[in-house]
Amino acid sequence: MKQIDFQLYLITDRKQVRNQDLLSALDEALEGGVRAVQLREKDLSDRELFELGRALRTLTRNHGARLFINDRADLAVAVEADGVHLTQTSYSAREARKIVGSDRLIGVSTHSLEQVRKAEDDGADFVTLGPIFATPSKMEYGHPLGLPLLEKTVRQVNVPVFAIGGIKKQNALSVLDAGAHGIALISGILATPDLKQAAGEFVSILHGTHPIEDRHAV
Ligand code: TZP
Repeated sequence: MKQIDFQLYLITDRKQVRNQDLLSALDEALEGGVRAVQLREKDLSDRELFELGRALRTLTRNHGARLFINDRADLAVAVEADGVHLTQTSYSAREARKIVGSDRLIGVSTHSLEQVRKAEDDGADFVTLGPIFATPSKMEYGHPLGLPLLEKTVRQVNVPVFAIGGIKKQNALSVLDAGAHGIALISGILATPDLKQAAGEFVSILHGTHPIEDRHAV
């Protein structure tokens, strides 16, 4: 199994960015220490996605960060991304591997232990599992799974698990305590007024250097 050398995984949603365009927002987040970005803009045309993906490839490369493309193994190859991030409606990781090759990483979005097991069997390099906590767009992502299910899942699999859904500074440590390899998030960084600072705070929480008054307050 490949080493997953990042713990903070930022997923894009340009509609949540305040007062600037997506690329300059991501530049700030990368400045703050984000080392993995997933391009996830489901309403863009192929051409727009390709152009944004190429620009983001340059930006992430300049920051030594990894780039993933949501759902589209073909585009991941075309923009020279580090990998593809599949959903439950994508083809399987086994099929995607034929497109992206053995060196690129494959992430899979999962919502249950069974889905994590399937992704692992299919050769995924990591998964996101969620929503762990309530998210603003509850309708889209379903009921929160909660920390006990996260803990139970990571104990039963070997694939690295990123907790996703409602991850904020106040609850980031609780998912690591439950055994998550890392955290994946959108609004906790993208919807904040100072992305560099928000990213930097998550980095120091992950490195154990951020003072948290009550680490179990979620
Ligand atoms: N998958 C499960 S929850 C979620 C996704 C993409 C949304 C995460 O957004 P936020 O703002 O970090 O809760």
